Amino acid sequence: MRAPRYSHPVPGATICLPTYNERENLESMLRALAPLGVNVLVVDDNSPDGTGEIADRLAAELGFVSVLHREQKQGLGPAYLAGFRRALADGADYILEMDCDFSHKPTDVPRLLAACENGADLALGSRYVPGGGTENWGLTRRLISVGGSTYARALLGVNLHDLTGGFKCYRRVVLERIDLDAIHSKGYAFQIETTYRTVRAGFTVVEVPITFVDRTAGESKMSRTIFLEAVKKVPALRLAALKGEI
Ligand SMILES: Nc1nc2c(ncn2[C@@H]2O[C@H](COP(=O)(O)OP(=O)(O)OP(=O)(O)O)[C@@H](O)[C@H]2O)c(=O)[nH]1
Ligand SMILES: [Mg+2]
Repeated sequence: MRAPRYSHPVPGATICLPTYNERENLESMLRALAPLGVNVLVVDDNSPDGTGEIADRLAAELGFVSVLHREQKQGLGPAYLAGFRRALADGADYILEMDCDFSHKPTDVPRLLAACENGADLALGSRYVPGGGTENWGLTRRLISVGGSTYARALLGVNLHDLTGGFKCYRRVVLERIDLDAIHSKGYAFQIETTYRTVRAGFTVVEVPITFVDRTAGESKMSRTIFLEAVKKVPALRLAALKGEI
């Protein structure tokens, strides 16, 4: 395990941690990430529950934490794009995506980083490869998730099994190369689109098995709109690829 780094901006790994009403999870998440030696950039969309103030307090205490405050909730995609741009500007070599609800285990972060250090350009935390899975999800959530990845995999023709997951590690060159300005997806579509653009750009994508645990604190922001956005975005991405636009 790497030694913690306590000043920033620091080259190395930066986890972009988007938050919206994660008051109950943020402090324990940051403390769980502390031993990993990574930088954490909290991207808060002015959460009404005060998550942004908690983030500021913890950033003052923990040198590896910084905070990007945004004015209003605009969805996961725009929050990540803002985080990616900040992390790139700060010189990060590896940029990670991770939820702040403990669905993604902090102890899995080194495995994603190791996959990139060993040659992957993008490492996907994957529930749908041998060794991966989900815990505490009901049948409906499982069906939606497996169905979503199967649908995207079939239409896009990519040999990847978890296209909607949000636990990912990019080598910085990927985010420098793909056209971030062209990405407007907000929810699961954002995860599908970023991975598809990475594949189309010729980068190596590997899947690292993870167990995804349903959140026990705070509320899910998953919605029908987010689901439908993904359903429509997948054929649009395929079409764009056929036209040579991506
Ligand atoms: N900054 C920001 N963060 C968001 C937004 N929507 C969701 N998030 C955060 O993104 C992460 C994932 O969101 P979740 O609500 O857990 O969505 P999910 O993991 O797709 O769905 P569940 O499995 O039901 O929890 C969490 O850390 C949220 O707080 C948003 O609009 N802006
Ligand atoms: Mg979640």
